[in-house]
Amino acid sequence: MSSVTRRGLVHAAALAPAAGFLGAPLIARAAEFELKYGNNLPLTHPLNVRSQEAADRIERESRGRVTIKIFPNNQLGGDTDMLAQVRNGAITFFTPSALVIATLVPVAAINAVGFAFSDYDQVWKAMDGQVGKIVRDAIGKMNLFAFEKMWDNGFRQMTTSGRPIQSASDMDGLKIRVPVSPLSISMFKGLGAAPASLQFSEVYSALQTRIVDAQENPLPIIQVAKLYEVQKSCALSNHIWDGYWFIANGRAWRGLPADMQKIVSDAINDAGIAQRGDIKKLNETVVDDLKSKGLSFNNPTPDSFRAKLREAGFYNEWKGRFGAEAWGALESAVGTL
Ligand code: X2X
Repeated sequence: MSSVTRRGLVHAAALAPAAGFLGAPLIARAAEFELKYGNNLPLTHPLNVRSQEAADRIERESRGRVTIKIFPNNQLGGDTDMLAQVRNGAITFFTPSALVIATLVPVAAINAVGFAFSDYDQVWKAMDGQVGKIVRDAIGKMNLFAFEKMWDNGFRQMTTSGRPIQSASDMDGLKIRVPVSPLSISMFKGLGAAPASLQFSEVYSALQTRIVDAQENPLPIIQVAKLYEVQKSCALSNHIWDGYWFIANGRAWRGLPADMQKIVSDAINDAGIAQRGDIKKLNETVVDDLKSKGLSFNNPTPDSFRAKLREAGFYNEWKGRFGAEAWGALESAVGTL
């Protein structure tokens, strides 16, 4: 069916009741709160699967008063566009990675300090505890609302189209794509690489056309965005732990009655916890799956990377930028950095 025909049909269907055709009443009444949510990930990522579950639950529990329409996969533009849209109210919800919202709320990048977290116990202790609270409060000051439970992106790993990264010296001059994130640029420069900030919507084609030779992302993203098609090897570096903040436009959020706010936040926070479980499960199988798709893996030790970052003054610089309170909260979850 051509798109013209399809649009014609939809148009006719929409006009019929409005014109009083057969005198039938409108079948579905518009919801009182029709909210939009945009994100940067393919539909198959657990973030989208669980968001859709939350949206269904919210529609059910609110008896149709609140509906959430999801626009996945950068349909509404890249991260920078969606961040502008959630600020001006064009969309109500957005899930920026901590790296991305840090362009607006600098302290939000605190969880992405290189090699800070060694495991998920430390991650959730920090993000469900004091570190997360400091970041949510800072997000709140920008007329945005951050839901309590952060969603998991994962530990970021480095992939290249050329030879594997075995130690920090392999980073020299490497053209690597990083998110639009000051901390990522600083970290990869500190490691001696030549980082370039690109929106996620452009990563696949930038790798395919060799604008960059490398990128870094958690394995589930490498899987769902099919980055293995345009990369050869993956170093399991675990260099950054990254998560998504589920945020809402402040005015739209305050415009919801308290009982609706509770329905929405319960559903979204529960979905976030379930999504963390999905990523944990995926992590058990994703390496084998990516191997079967042709990606090769190696396990560099973090020592040479950490030493190079220390030498470059990376930790001192970011300790100063984040400030004593946030840095102290991070260290109380992970130990002295
Ligand atoms: O852009 C990326 O690399 C991604 C998908 O991990 C983020 O959202 C930061």
